[in-house]
Amino acid sequence: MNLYKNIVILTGAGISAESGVKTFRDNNGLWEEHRMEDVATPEAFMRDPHLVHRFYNLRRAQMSDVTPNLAHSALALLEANHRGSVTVVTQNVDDLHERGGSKDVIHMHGELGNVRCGHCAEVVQWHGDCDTKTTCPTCAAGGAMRPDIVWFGEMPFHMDRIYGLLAGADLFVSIGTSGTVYPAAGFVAEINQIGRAHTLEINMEPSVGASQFAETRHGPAGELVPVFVEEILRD
Ligand code: BJW
Repeated sequence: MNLYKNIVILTGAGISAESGVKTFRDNNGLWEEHRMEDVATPEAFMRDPHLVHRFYNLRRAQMSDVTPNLAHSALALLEANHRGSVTVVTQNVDDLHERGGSKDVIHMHGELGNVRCGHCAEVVQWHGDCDTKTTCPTCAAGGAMRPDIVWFGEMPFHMDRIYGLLAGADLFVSIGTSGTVYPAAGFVAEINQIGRAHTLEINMEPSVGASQFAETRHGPAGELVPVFVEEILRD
């Protein structure tokens, strides 16, 4: 008998680090000398769309060079074998959870594999480069495509479903996130306010919000997540 019925897992860049994907706040938070805030805002896109498209084109291309790691596959194993629900709410825009086998994945900050038309708002899957000349495959408008990514100042996706899941959770696990970006950084406080879920942080180092978790485990996700999953499935 599993102790927990509804498990919600929040993931951040740290879970993909052992696959070779860079986290945000290493390298002083810089990408080619640009601050994250200078490439991941609507203002940055208006100011210099070429730079922002180049940033996301490079990251989209990198996706084919990386593969899911042991932490991704352990979460898929948990979802497949747990009697209750297991939902991954990820801040990551890569598709490593899906390629690792997870089915119920919510991308609150969007996906590298999607672009959106600023004219008709249609979201389409995208594999190659996108630039200021790209034509919308749906409405044929030229030059209005943008990465379907949630930038600073924009509303993250699927928030109603996420808050509903948090309200019903009896186990909340945060993996590989620094706890610096809201609203995700506030989920543990939200859960604590409801007061019925156990909370666990798995991260390389204590996150900014580590003291709000009932339990913390610090070290590489590729080692700690499989151990955690084995414990849950054994209970
Ligand atoms: C490992 C590991 C290994 C490494 N194993 N671990 C003042 C106060 C409060 C809020 C605000 C404020 N001013 C502005 C805001 C709001 C703002 C915000 O939070 N800003 C902060 C900087 C203060 N937030 C927003 O604007 C968001 N929208 C919003 O709030 O809308 C209003 C709203 C209100 C109420 C409800 C709902 C909405 C939008 C945020 C968009 C974030 N976008 C980005 C970039 C786009 C995606 C992309 O290009 O990829 O998303 S920023 C970047 O940070 C990215 C990430 O998803 C996000 C979080 O980063 P993450 O995943 O935590 O990565 P790191 O690098 O920070 O941490 C990695 C961790 O892993 C580290 O701790 C390592 O130690 C660890 N690690 N290796 C285990 N092997």
